[in-house]
Amino acid sequence: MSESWIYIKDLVKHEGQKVTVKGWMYNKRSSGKIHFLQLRDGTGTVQGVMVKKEVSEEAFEDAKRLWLEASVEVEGIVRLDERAPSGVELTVTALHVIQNPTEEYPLGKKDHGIDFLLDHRHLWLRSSRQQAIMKIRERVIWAAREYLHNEGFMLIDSPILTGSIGEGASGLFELNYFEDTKAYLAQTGQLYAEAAAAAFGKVYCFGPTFRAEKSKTRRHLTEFWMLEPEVAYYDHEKNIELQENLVSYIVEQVLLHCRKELESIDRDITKLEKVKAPFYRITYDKAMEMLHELGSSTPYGDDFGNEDETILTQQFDKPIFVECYPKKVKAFYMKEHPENPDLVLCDDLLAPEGYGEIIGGSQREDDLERLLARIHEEGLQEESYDWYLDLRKYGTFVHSGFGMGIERVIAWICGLDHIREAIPWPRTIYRIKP
Ligand code: NSS
Repeated sequence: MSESWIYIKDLVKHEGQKVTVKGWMYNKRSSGKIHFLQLRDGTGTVQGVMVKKEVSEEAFEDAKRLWLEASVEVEGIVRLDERAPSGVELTVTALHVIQNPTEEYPLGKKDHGIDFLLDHRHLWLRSSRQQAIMKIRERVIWAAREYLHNEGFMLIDSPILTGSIGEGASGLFELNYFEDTKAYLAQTGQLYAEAAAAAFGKVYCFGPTFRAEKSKTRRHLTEFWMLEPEVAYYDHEKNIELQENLVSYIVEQVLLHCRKELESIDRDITKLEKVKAPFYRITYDKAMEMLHELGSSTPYGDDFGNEDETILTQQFDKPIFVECYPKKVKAFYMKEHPENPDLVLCDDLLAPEGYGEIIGGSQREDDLERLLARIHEEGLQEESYDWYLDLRKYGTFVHSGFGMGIERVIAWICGLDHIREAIPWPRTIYRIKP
């Protein structure tokens, strides 16, 4: 085994040199005298051309017997090739088989059903499409954090085990803590981010969040990652501005760094190029009016259904803010609308092309009495929120924030049919493995 090797993405810098590549063989074509070995190592792919008379008899026979996904070390000379995706080809001089599987690789070329692919997620991640999506995922997260960091936000983590219900009692994963204490898996880090905003001003938390909703839609996971900025002294207007600037930056960065990946998964890039602030803004009332004209039967006063979000967002070419929902369909912590006590100062940001909600945000109720009244109305236990109420007792402050569902953003940017491809290890009602 060679101790030094070159990553496929760097091969272009080694034209004419003899190098070693370590990786896997994801495809092979052979004629009697020549093997074309398609190699990948996570940084790229390259074709290794092995000519019978240029290698040992043993190496040529070994290559003939290779199964898909064999792990290999290939030595060869780097030749420039403009047509190749990596810009180079390897003229193979030696082959060291690390492991040749003894069985056929389950994810061969056949068209597999989605359940089969999900059962084999641990192998499916090796496919070029899944790799492209995961690289875009990484860029989305990187860009979001970069934007917030540059804007002076501080990352402050929130706990996953919590005693305070963040988003409503339905949809909670409950577990036995110690000595008969109940704990929940966090639905949101927001309440903690609010406390942190009073300490540091501009903050965000980012981590996995959990919803035990029995939603079998293409938009719901039971475990998803949420980015939650929270800003002291920001009102509803400033909150909206932050959301559109953040989302515009993320899309811009994905276009800048992941164009190849977007093309490889057939995303219509022209649609993403339109995603620039300012976004559209409509009120909940206006959205309901539009939905009724489009044939929806959801009654005024209800939250939108998945189908509503689909038909509404098909009408737009940029993300749309829907603002000021009825209080009764939203969480207890949202600030009452100053002109209409039945509404709250909130927004959902809906992605276009039928994708629907990617962000939920609001100005927070900063009045102690009104907040207490809402906690009681929702049937929540006041004792669990004593610490949260302290934020209104000791220097209450206008503040706002939002939660962006990372997988929803990725599904939209990548143009995926279903959110489960946007996360490495999807968790849904029927899936906890692998
Ligand atoms: O429930 S949210 O609308 N809002 C909150 O949790 C607030 N506490 C966030 C905050 O203000 N700090 O969820 C926010 C986003 C929502 O817009 C979706 O993008 C995503 O979280 N979300 C989900 N993604 C995937 N699967 C499920 N089940 C899911 N639920 C929400």
